[in-house]
Amino acid sequence: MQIDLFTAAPASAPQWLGQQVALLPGFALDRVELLLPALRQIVLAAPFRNMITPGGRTIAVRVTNCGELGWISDQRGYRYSPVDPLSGQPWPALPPVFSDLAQAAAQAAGFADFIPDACLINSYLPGNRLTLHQDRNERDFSQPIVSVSLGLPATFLLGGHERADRTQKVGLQHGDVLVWGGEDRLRFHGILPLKDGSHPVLGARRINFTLRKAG
Ligand code: MD6
Ligand code: FE
Repeated sequence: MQIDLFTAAPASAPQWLGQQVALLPGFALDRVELLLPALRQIVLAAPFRNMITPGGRTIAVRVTNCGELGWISDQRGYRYSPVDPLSGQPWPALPPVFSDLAQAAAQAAGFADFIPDACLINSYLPGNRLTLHQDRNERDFSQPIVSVSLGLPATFLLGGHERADRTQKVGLQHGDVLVWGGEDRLRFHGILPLKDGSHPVLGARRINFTLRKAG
């Protein structure tokens, strides 16, 4: 079978990695052609940048945001802000193709009526990793997070509720969507160092975006 990168591939059934963690393989593939131009517009207004942890370390993964609220980190802590600190302007609006995808993916994983107001966009180069962390800057932990992977494949580590809990490795490919929430919402997770490679559409990088209800 020949696979055309720019046409819809059938998205397979959800794979349940936890009670309320679902991997939706290829769920975003038929929207990639719309997602990428929207992403390009966002990055023109709010470029990818390195943020600083409250402890003063540079975060290797470069980030930007769109939506009413954007996740930021600096000496004062991790938080959501309606304003891009680089430009002093509001973050670019959440494109409908992002929010529609998020709502459809959340629905497919059993979370009805998910309306995101924040989208954190991560850009990884080979070698970049994301150490184990919990996502706890959002106000309402009953709302799920929808995470979309594009470009180079990555290995996601899904841990438990304690940092020391054992982790399972989950391969994330271009077009995959991960949805999690409910009892699994505060599990530790991270990304192993990105392997070198070149993706036919995005080149030597991985883009991940996570849609949330932050406010
Ligand atoms: C990433 N993702 O996939 C990093 N957080 O590059 C996350 O940190 C993440 O994928 C919360 C929920 C889903 C995620
Ligand atoms: Fe996270």
